Formats: sequence, C-alpha cells, structure tokens
Amino acid sequence: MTLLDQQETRTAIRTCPLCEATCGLELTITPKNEVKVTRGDKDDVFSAGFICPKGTTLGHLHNDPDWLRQPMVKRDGEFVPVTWDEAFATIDAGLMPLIAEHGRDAVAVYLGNPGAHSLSLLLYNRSVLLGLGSRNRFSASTVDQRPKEISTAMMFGSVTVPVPDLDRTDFILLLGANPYASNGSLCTAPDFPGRLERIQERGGKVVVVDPRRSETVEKADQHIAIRPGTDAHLLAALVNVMFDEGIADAGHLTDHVSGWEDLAPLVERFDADTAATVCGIEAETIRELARALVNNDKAVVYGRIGTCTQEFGTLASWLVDVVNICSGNLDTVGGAMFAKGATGQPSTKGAPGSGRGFKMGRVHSRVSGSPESLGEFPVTALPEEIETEGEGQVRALITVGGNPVSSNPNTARIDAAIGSLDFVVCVDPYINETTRHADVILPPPTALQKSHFDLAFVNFSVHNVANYSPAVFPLDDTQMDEGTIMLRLAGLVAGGGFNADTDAMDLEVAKAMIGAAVRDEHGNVYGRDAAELLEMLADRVGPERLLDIMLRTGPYGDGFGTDPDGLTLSVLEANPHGVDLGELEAGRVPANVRTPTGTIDLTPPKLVEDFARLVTSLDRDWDNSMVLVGRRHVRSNNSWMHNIKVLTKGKNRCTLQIHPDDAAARSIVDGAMATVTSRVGTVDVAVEITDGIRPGVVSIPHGFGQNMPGVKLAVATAYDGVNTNILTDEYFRDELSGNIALNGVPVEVSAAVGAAEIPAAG
Ligand SMILES: Nc1nc2c(c(=O)[nH]1)N[C@H]1C(S)=C(S)[C@@H](COP(=O)(O)OP(=O)(O)OC[C@H]3O[C@@H](n4cnc5c(=O)[nH]c(N)nc54)[C@H](O)[C@@H]3O)O[C@H]1N2
Ligand SMILES: Nc1nc2c(c(=O)[nH]1)N[C@H]1C(S)=C(S)[C@@H](COP(=O)(O)OP(=O)(O)OC[C@H]3O[C@@H](n4cnc5c(=O)[nH]c(N)nc54)[C@H](O)[C@@H]3O)O[C@H]1N2
Ligand code: SF4
Ligand SMILES: [Mo]
Repeated sequence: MTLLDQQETRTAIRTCPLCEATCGLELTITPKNEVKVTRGDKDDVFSAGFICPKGTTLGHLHNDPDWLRQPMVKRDGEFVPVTWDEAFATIDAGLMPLIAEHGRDAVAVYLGNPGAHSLSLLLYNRSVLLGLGSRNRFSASTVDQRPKEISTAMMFGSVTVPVPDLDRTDFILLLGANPYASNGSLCTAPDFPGRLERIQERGGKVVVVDPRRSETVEKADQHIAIRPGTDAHLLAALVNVMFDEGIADAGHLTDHVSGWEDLAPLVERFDADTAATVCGIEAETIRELARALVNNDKAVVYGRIGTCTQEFGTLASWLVDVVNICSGNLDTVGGAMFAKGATGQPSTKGAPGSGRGFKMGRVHSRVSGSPESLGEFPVTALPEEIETEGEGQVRALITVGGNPVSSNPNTARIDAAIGSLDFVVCVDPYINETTRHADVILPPPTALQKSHFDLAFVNFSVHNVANYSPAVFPLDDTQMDEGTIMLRLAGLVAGGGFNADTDAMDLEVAKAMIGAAVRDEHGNVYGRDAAELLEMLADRVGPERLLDIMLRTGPYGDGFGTDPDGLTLSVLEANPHGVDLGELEAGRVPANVRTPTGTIDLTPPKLVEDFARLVTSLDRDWDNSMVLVGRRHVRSNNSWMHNIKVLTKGKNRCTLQIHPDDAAARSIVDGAMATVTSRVGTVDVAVEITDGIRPGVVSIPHGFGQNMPGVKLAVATAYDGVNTNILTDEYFRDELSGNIALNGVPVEVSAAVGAAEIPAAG
C-alpha cells in the first residue's frame, strides 16, 4: 500500500441491516471504493464490537455480480436491461389495463422480510399500498410472527411485544428460538449469545425448549426436548400449576389485568401429567419450571419462531405473556419488558392508558374466507386467490423484497400460481425463484448505498438506543434509490402515469406526517403550525425528512425546539456510534395499554374460543406420525444470502437431521439420500444422522434448493440443497391467524431409491 493510498483510505461506521440484532460495524474503504475490512464497531453503544459471519459480507453483497444494477424487462422470455423510464412505462402499460378491466383487487402485493430492515421500504411501502387500493395485501409476516402481533394486540390493545430483559434476568426460558444461529428475533440484542452467557456467569439459568439440541441448547443449563407443536400445551400447564399450587401472582399488574379469574378454569384440563404426555416430557419438569418462574425475582419466558409458525401459534404466543404475568414477571426488571423506540409506536401515541383496541377479521379473503389481520390476508390464501376464477381474482402481483416461491408453503402450487399471472412486478435485486416470473424487476441499491435506521427493531430492543447511518457509497448512474422507486410505483398504480413527480409526493407524505403530529393532543407538537415545522426541515428530503419528523415528535424528541436537549436526526448524525437512551423501564403499564378498558386482557374472546382447539387436541394420538421442523444456520439468511461464497463454503448445511433410531428403522444411512413426502410434495435430501434431534422429528432448513430454471444466482444455484417448502402445507396452519405452521408438518421418510452419496458443497 502506498502512502497516498493510506491517506485516502477511509472508515465508515454503520448499522448492519441483515438481521434484527442491529450491530454497529466499522468498514475500511480503499480509495478505489473497495471494502477492505469489516469489523464490529467497538464504540457502538449497543453492540460494542460484536459481529457475526453475515455482518462481514456487506462488501461481498455490494459487489455481487448477480445483484442487479439496472431495471430488467422480460422480452420474449429473456430479461433485458432497460432505463427506469422504460421499466415504469412497461409497468404502466401492463398493469393499468388490468386494473381498468378487473378492478384494483386484481393486483395483489406481497411484502417480504428485507422490508423490515429497509428505512425506505418501511417509510414508503404504505404509499404503494394506498396508491394501489387493493384489499389483496400479503406479507412474510404470516409465515412468521403474525401470531405474536395478534396476541399482543388483543392483550395490550396495540402490537406491543414484550421482550426479555436479557441483561438483568436471572432465569430465562426460551421456546422455539435459536439465537446462537438467528442472533435473535422480536428481541433485538446484538450478541444475544454473549448476553445469555452472562446470565450464566452471574449465577442465573438458561433453559431451552426445542425438539433439537440446537446451538443454543448446547450452551444452555437445561434442555426440554419438546414434541413439535405442543408449546401451547406446556405453557397452559405452567399456568395450571401456578394456580393449582396457589403461587400465581400478577404482582404490580394485579389491578391492571382483566380475566384473571377465568384463567384457572380455562386451563383446567392442562395438569402437568396430561400436558407432559402430549409434550413428550416429564411432568415434574413442568412443575419445577412453574415454581422457578414464580420464585425467581427476575425470570422470563421468551418464545419465537418455533412457537409462532405452528398449529397453535397464536395460543402459544399469547400464553407466553400469560405465563409472564402469572409469575409476576411482566413489566418488571429482569422479566419481560417494553422497549420505548425513539420513533414512537402505537403504545406511545395518543392518550396514555387506553385506546380503541385491536380488531381483526374485519374482512375475509374471497376464496377460503381467511381473516384479515393488520390489513393483510395470510399468504396461505394467496395461491387460491390467484387460481380461482371469478370477480376479484388476483391477476397481477407486486412483490417488494420477498421471495414467496422459496419462503411460502407448497412451493409447487405458489410457483405455478405466480407463473400463471398476467403481470408481475418485483422490487428486488436478484433474479431468483420468484422474480424469474417478473415482467419487470426494479432493483434497489445495495445496503451500503442506502442510509439506515432501524425503524422496526427499536421497538423490540432490550436496551433503548438510536443509531443512524448515512450511505457509504453513492448510487451508480443506472440505479435509483429505493424510496424513489416506491414513490414512482405508488404514483403509477394510483393512475398518475409512469413518470410521477416523486418530489411532490414525498412532500405530501411529510405534510401528512406532520399534520398527524400537530393534531395529536398528547404529542409534543400539539397545536403547532404544520407549515412552520416543515420549514424547520427545509434542508432535508426523502427518508431523512420523515425520520427527523418521527424522531423529533417521538418519546425522546426535541418537539421541534421545545426541548433543546431532545433527539433529532442531527443529534444522531453527530453520534455515529449511536445514542444510548437508557435501560428498559419497569412500570410502563398501564400508560402503554391501548385497550378500551385500559386493562391488559388476559382472556381475549377470540383466544378463549380458539383454546377449544387446544383442548380437543389433548385426545389426539400424538405419537402417530413423523413430523418435520425447520432450523437456521448462522451463515445463511432465509433465501437470499446463499449467493455469497464465503458464507456457503464448507460442508453441506441443507441436510435432513434424523435420529439414529428413526434412521435405523428405515435403513437410512448417514450421508446418503432420503426421500421425504408430505401431503403436498416430495424431496430427496442428504441425510445427517444425529442424536441431537428428538425421535419422531426430522429437520430441514429453509431457503435452499435455488436451482429452478431461470434463476440467476451463480453461487446459490450450484449449492446442493432442496427447498423444504416443497413439503410444507398451506392448509396446515394456525386457524385463528391463518399463519402457516412450518413446524410439526406430518411427513413420511424413507431411504431414497438408488440413493447415491451426496458430494459436499463447495
Ligand atoms: N443466520 C440467520 N439468522 C436469521 C435468519 C436466517 O435465516 N439466518 N432469519 C431471520 C428471521 S426472518 C427470523 S424470523 C429469525 C428467527 O429466529 P429464531 O426464532 O431464533 O429461529 P431459528 O433459529 O429458526 O430457531 C427456531 C428453533 O425452533 C425449534 N423448533 C421447531 N419447531 C418447534 C416447536 O414446535 N417448538 C419449539 N419449542 N421449538 C421448535 C427449531 O428446532 C429451532 O432450533 O431469525 C432471523 N435471523
Ligand atoms: N420452511 C420454512 N420456511 C420459512 C421459514 C422457516 O423457518 N421455515 N421462515 C419464514 C420467515 S421467518 C420469513 S421472515 C420468510 C421470509 O420470506 P421472504 O421475505 O418472502 O423471503 P426472503 O428469503 O427473506 O427473500 C427476500 C427477498 O428480498 C430481496 N432483497 C434482499 N435485500 C433487499 C432490499 O434491500 N430491498 C429489496 N427490495 N429487496 C431485497 C431478496 O433478493 C429476496 O428476493 O420465510 C419464511 N419461510
Ligand atoms: S448479528 Fe445480525 S446485525 Fe449483527 S453483524 Fe450479524 S447479521 Fe449483522
Ligand atoms: Mo422471519
């Protein structure tokens, strides 16, 4: 390296947008704009230097030759690069006649997971949804956390998810979560594993409920190898034991809950012995757990994807919070607590202590009558809406940062359904399983070309912080920023033509946001002159202007000058390592409750109704079948990071984990192929025999099998793997929410006919 190089090499500090842990990173950038080193930012107020293998690859992603830098239009079956004007004109010509003829519901929207990690998408998705005006909205939330959103909204009046107070608890019970692989979810905690280890270092205990001996289990003090899909039974039994032994006590919440008297009768049949048989665990384990949760001053239950994406997902999600309340551990230090995000959330807006509450099922999907929740239908209803003819049939699809062909259940069906559509638009950087069906692909810039603020995850954080990162690299001439893509699409679908005035639209979004803030009589700018406030933001446009409004009117905000020490975007810009807003506070209830009664509803009617299903299931023959569950690996990210060579090298990770007894009974050999069949499909997959999985359970990770015709992911396509969603079943779902059950899927497993040794992935 020459001296000149050294002088011009620069450092960039930014938050990693790849998962929910929100780690601060330090990137060393050469004068040629190459990312030379990526390490954890040791001065980050939250992550203090932590980084995982994925976090080191932001530069690889930025340079991935398969990442599209220019819009693509399909002509004669081939994608050709075009200008943005051509791309939007093609969408205008394809989509608007369909809308004119068949109405707005003929166009469905699917919002994927990266949207929760993108500032621009979080701010501008809504413009597209409003501009389009279709009732057919879908998202990855219903292959994920929707049950938890629904259960907390029913209990607290708005989506208000309590998080485990990881840094202060002395006893944590984790169900269906493997933070050593996932780095945590609905619980934002950089270095989640380190935080768990510190619980043990201070003499506390980590207990994990998981049918597999996961990486988290390996480090835990106790493993409860539950039968998949029976977490709600276990949790109901914990409530049963607490009442039965007379130790249930809501503590300081006693006067702020309703339905307490109804709990014991509700869970009456879930005594420890009965539940133990269903869950396939020891009754005494359940009793000991119940006592430990009550007797420990700082104890908490945390449930994640294994508890959501299963047959009783909403019940399990609800019971996690019920158990926390019954053991006196909700809204207390070391228990389950509420984050106070810097940009405000429903539980910090409007009148403290009560609200309009939550409603779902206000409309139902056309074909199967699946209920709407949070303005969306469950994705389990998407294929039938495309296939079934009649008024309101879905004929076109807009995907935004989503890969439903890979991530949604019953791949064969969703793939054929999307393939049959008249028009498909994808806001997506890759040509993958879903976007190969697109007529037009609108690629966003890479993460390093976008500014970042975790609008979503500050609301699930185990410590209140705020970090803003400016873009590291400018856009290429052929690129468009993601917010502008969305606004232009919004203007188009609203009928404004292919070349909407996005600056004017952006100003309208800002005006609407300020308008709402000055009308909120409980807010910090109530009654102020909206035009004057807008004038104070004159230097800012786009996502930064909206973010500044949210920060300044948020719980720590400067109120546009009323509190000179308050938070603004300028403050965050001056503090690249983040601003520490303090530990989570106890005693947020009842101020953050938004139910009409002002109390936490322990027994929401829809959940009590659904509980009947759980009771009926007690009589099922649970030992009857082999079931499939999923898993994650720290070096992968759903379906879209298998194209990064450094993450995919090493041994094949897309294997069928099976217990030695189950393998022996089927003459299945380690390293050979097995055939797995469900109601909807069959796959042949490489076998990994391990006693780290419960007998009767097999596991395949998702996001693999990216070798469908037309996919342009050079590295991912070459990887030996299968798509486990060929097996998952759109009609095996949590009835209340319509959320998919990805875990506990009944399957049959046998040795593959003519099975050959599978080569290791390169
Ligand atoms: N490296 C990496 N990180 C990720 C992702 C990724 O793909 N890769 N994805 C991100 C996303 S989108 C999410 S939502 C989060 C998810 O984050 P987590 O919720 O931590 O998800 P997993 O790591 O899949 O761990 C789920 C565990 O549940 C277990 N399990 C399966 N069925 C059951 C059941 O019925 N009951 C119980 N108790 N356990 C069960 C599985 O064996 C598995 O160990 O991770 C995020 N982080
Ligand atoms: N069997 C099984 N299936 C599962 C799961 C499981 O545990 N088991 N997990 C489920 C869960 S938790 C989730 S969240 C879903 C995820 O479901 P999806 O969100 O549908 O799928 P992803 O694989 O996350 O794909 C994300 C897409 O976004 C694109 N993308 C990446 N970055 C950006 C960006 O910055 N902007 C835009 N516009 N696009 C971008 C990628 O190219 C990709 O096409 O999968 C679910 N599916
Ligand atoms: S844990 Fe998540 S946020 Fe942290 S570096 Fe890894 S991918 Fe990025
Ligand atoms: Mo997810």
